[in-house]
Amino acid sequence: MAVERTLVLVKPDGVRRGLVGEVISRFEKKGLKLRALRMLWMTREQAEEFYSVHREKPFFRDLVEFITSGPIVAMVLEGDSAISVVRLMIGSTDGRKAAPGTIRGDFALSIQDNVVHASDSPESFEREFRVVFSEEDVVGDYERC
Ligand code: 3AN
Repeated sequence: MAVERTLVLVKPDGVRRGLVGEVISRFEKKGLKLRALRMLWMTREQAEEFYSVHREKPFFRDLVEFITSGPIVAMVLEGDSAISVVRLMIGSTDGRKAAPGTIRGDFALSIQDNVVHASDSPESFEREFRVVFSEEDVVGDYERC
């Protein structure tokens, strides 16, 4: 058992479609703890850093355009094996192939407009976290309040 943190974005399509509450609700019901939450509109610079691992991919420019096309909601979730658990819950990248019951499987029909992003490794989490949050945005242990 390893308690991990992961970063989730509700992307512009998810915010436009009013899916923020649905997405957060699924993670809360699973037992993951919200540690930070923020609505923002990414700048091009933030988006290029956030997706820097995809810089050489043919879809990089479209990805940056898309993620900066409207406001997003970012959150830090914490729990046992949070990175892999959240990846399972969001489903495959392509909404047409994502399993029913996953967020993308239930709400997406596209590879780009796929409602959510989630970190795929501790290294990705560290980079993504620094783009969106600072340490003081993270609320610590509140379970016993
Ligand atoms: P995931 O979000 O499932 O980790 P990645 O990391 O492979 O997927 O890709 C990051 C984002 O880039 C995806 N969420 C999707 O929006 C976009 N993307 C991935 N592959 C493609 C593609 N072939 N065409 C267009 N956009 C893509």
